[in-house]
Amino acid sequence: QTAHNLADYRPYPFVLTATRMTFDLQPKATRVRTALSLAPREAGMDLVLDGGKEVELLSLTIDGKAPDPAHVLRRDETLTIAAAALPPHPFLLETDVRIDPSANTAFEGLYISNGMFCTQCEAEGFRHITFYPDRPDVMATFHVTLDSDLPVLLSNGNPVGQSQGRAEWHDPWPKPAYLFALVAGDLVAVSDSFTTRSGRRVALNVWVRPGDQDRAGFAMESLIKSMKWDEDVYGREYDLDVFNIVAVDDFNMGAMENKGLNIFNSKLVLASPETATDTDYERIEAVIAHEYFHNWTGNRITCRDWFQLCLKEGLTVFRDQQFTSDMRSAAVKRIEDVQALRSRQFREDQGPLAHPPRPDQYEEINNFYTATVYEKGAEVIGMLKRLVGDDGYRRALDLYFDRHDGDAATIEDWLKVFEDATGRDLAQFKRWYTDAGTPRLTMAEDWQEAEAGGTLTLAFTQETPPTPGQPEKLPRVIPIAVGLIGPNGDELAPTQVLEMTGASQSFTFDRLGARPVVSALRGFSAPVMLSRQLDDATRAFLLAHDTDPFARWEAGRELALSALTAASQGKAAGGDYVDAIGRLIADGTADPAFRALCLNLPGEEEIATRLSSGGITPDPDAIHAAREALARQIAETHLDLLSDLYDAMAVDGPYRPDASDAARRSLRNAVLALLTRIDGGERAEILFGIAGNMTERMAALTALLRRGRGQAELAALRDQFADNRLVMDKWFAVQPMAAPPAQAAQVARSLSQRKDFDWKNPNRFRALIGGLSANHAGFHAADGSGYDFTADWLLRMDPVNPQIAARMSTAFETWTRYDAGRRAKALAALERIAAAEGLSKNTREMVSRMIA
Ligand code: BAL
Ligand code: ZN
Repeated sequence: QTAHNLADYRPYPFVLTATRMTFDLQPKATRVRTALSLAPREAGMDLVLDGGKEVELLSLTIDGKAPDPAHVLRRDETLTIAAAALPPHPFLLETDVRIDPSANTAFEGLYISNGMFCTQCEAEGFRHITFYPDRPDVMATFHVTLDSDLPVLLSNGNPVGQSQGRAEWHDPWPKPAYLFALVAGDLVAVSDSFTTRSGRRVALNVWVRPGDQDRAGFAMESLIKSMKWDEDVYGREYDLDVFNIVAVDDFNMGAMENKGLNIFNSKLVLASPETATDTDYERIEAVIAHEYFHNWTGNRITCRDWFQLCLKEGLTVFRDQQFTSDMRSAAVKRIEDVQALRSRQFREDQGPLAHPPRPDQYEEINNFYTATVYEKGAEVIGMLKRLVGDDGYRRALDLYFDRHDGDAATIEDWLKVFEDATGRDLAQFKRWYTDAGTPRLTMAEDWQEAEAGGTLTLAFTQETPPTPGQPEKLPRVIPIAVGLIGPNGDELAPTQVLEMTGASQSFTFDRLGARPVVSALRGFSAPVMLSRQLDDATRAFLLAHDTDPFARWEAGRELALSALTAASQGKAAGGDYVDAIGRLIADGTADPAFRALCLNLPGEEEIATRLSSGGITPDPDAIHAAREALARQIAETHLDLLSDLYDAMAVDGPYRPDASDAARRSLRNAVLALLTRIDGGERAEILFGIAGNMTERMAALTALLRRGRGQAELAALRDQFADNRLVMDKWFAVQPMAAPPAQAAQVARSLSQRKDFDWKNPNRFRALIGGLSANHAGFHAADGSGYDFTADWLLRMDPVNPQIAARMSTAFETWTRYDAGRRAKALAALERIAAAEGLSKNTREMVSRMIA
């Protein structure tokens, strides 16, 4: 294996200014003619181009002449032209190659999805199309000609010529190859336009298959909102005459920000009330925004190398989170983001796959599109903003866009604009980018009474456990947002940000009338695990009185986790939480979405993470039983309140995906999940039968499946939607996910034998394999059935689509935290994968890190 090291970075020895390409698009034998305008930066350098082994070189010329074949060396992944064959001045390198898109099942480079040509080039897909310096710091203008009989022919930039069977596109903005895209297919557009604030009229199209137009309107609305928001909030305007989005069924990622031609997984474009849930709608809005925002943070300013991936991804996630907060409820969005961070990134940070937001080594970059790079990358920016303030952040971002427009930049460049714009020294802060692991923050309180008023001292210590390759950790800068609440529930001191820089540090508050209750880490001001001695009564007090919505929710969460971790270890618990949740249910003034978030119990995975970070081996069956028992206890204790709330939260009128209706449905569905535990499924069956929207039908179906019911509903859904891939993905996912744990692997196995388990489609594969791993006690079944089933399918997928196999292998990333019996079975499954002949480098890297 060859590791890539950040320290080895060297600029490319040639300057590439312009790329011209002509594609003759044929399913089995596409011809690609490429002309590169190159100039040497220094004398005597060989020209090394990337090119996958399936790219067949038909001809190569330099300034129109074929070089001596002795000067051209083809290796598996490269094509080298010796310095002796290159002129010392600018020259034109032309290649003619043949590729077979129909054989491309890995969906990297140019491939065919249901008859449509489509590309995915990030991170290193372009080298499967032609020979090229496929690295993000080599940027060129592109002029692309597409020849095909297919009616719609798209590429990046602006259209500059269209005739029968041919389309020409020119992209004037120099870009790296990973932002190249083309699409050719039988597509129809939902069209609109947007006029930028400086008056450029931009044609907008969302391209879908004929028949899907009525499900593309929400994506278009989201795009228009995103364009306006980026102008209003960041002062960023769009810079081409056209912006195209294309929905494609076979796609490894969620979506891709190719310049002017975003390509989307169809599940993140197509939505109708009957087929998509509220969560789908929110996600579509966020991902459309995310890809659009990349036009500045990623495209106009790209990354120098792939180690800097979080430069564009962390920032763009941060921006899409801000957008959703502005479009919907900021409080709810923050809680949702923290939940996602904890369930995916904290989990990653605690296990063998832990890495810093900016790693300094990788073997396969596709394995680093992770929660750490994306979500923790966004958290780090949130901390920076908290430390420098809103004005400082705006000045730094303006400077970033001014200084680096057109650049391939680094994390150092990014931090430097903050230093220059605000005068801060960020040397210590940089550890957030270079160090892996989640700091453990401990807070202790000391209260001293005095005549002039009491003094409260908050003493913090921080420690980050070792992570692979990083045994020692130095203290980080941690912004800790704190507020003080008086005994009567009034806020005594509004939120202030304490800046911790040492391994231990104290902060005092004096002249306080009475001992306050401390509301700590408000807004989740830093991605740390906070531990503090707090009794359940004080947590219940914070749940009732905290003015910071995140801290309020967190108090309830801690109450629930304390009950659940105790119960899963056979200790009695739960009373305080059940009482507190009763008060919250009855509080008609609280936002329904907030109440829903509080009513949804922590997931089994989260309970396991909590136990294991406290040094306790989690027992998946005991956790499942404890969670079920607590849910049942809540339902029984508050039956009347919950029944009334269920009725009160019914939404009248036609379905609307907005935040306020979605909030009512989310609360109602949370209540339904509790009531279904004791009402025999009556409400869920009725709701499934009468609901006109997928949000309520999926909630009802999930609640029924968890009780071992729901077979008639499953059949009804399949009969109605057998031809709708996205609904059938849900159908495949929900069954193993909601199955009673002892049956989960068997449910998944029998579904995998169905003819419509079209496993080469990434969404379908993720639905079934990911559905099982989302069932914590089912995946970790003591008999190893979950591990075996998953390993079988990873092995089957690996030769077909290594990227998907490697990503899904993260189901195993927590295996070391379980008991010896489970560990032995998980290790056997991982070793079976590792031993497979011809295993891809993607999956090999993942598995070897997990069993290292
Ligand atoms: N750049 C890959 C897809 C995304 O993060 O937008
Ligand atoms: Zn992105």
